[in-house]
Amino acid sequence: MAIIGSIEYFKEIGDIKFEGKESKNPLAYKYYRPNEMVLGKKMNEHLKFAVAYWHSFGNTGNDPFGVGTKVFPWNHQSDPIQRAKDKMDAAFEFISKLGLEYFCFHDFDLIDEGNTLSASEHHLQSIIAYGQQKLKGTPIKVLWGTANLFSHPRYMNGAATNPDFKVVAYASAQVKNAIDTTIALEGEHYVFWGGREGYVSLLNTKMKKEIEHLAQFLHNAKDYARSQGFKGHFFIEPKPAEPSKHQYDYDAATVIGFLNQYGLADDFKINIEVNHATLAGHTFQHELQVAADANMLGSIDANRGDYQNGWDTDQFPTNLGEVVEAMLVIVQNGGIQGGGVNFDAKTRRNSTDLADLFYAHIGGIDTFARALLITEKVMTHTDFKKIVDHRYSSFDAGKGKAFKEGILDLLALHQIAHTQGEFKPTSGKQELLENIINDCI
Ligand code: XUL
Ligand code: CO
Repeated sequence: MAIIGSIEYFKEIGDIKFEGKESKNPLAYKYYRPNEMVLGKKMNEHLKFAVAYWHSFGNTGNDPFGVGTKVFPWNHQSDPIQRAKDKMDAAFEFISKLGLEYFCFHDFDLIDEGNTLSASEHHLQSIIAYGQQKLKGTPIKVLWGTANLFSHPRYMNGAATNPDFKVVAYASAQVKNAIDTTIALEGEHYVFWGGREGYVSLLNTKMKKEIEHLAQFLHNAKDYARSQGFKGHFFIEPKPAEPSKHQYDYDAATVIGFLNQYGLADDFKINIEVNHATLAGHTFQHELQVAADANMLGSIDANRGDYQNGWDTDQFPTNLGEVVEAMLVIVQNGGIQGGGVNFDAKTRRNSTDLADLFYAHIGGIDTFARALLITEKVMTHTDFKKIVDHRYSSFDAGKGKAFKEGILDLLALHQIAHTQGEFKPTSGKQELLENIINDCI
């Protein structure tokens, strides 16, 4: 049964149920069945879906060329505290009608920022108290919280990496409050996305100093959260640019190097966002693999970009082929560590019906669920894994194994090359693997 506040915001829409792939009902799941066992785990354990508060309940469709197009009925009250409560009622109704368990938020998605730090703290206290009541007795939980350290003009030169200490101190206070809010709402994890932690021009930037400040800032945040009993992971969400020209958390490999260099690797993992991966010139799968190989694949922000343009369009994920390749990486690497699949995606500016929010999430959820089922088939009913393993089998025994173990030096390898004679190159079999995947779709 849906959780409905004093007003029902999505009146026309009931609980979204699984009806199977033959169903013609656009408000039903065709593939997502939370309790279905797939590869030894329930579907909702593989895929902890989360709704993003900012896009779903805050983004009215404005862009650099025009004001918002969407009228949200939870936005009508002038009192910011009442408006925040209405928004939370709408969020809980929406999440529960979708049958999901998680949401993610920035501090000032939950409630407007105040005119002063104290006013902001008062706002947060009010919505925490309301949120604690709402969470009680529901299956709904917070996947992760974060602080918006990029919208306010004070952050135009960055937050943790701002050249002015006063801003760094203010950002620290904001992160302390956002951590407190996450803990009070029993959030599982905490995210850092550094939209303005980078530079606009290198001419006025001391990069080394800024990156060292970022590391110190993250140490402080982590130490504070741990001192308050927070047991979750901290995630860094890489993105190469936008809004900064260059962002320090460029991609997964850059972030892994940074975390290792500054002693943060034990507490931090990575939140991979699809459209950030493609902006960095990588595929989503590539970024997942890099994070997984470092044992740092913590969470996912699910969306997709547009192949014809170079900005963050944050569309809902519907490209089945791309998501299957991603699920193959995730499943073969033992899953996502602790986090989930947060729909950091927005409906288009001209998708102005409240029902569009449902269609968007249902589509994204079913795309991931279907990709998981296809992955199961690829892994259990085909030679996919065998073919890839065979490609590396020369290292499983004999001289290949000895090389891997460091037993053969360069002279020994020189000798082997002389004595092994002519050999036939081994096919990579890419087309066969692509066909195997398509056969399972
Ligand atoms: C921006 C982005 C953010 C983070 C959280 O591109 O992805 O919404 O996910 O700050
Ligand atoms: Co994101």
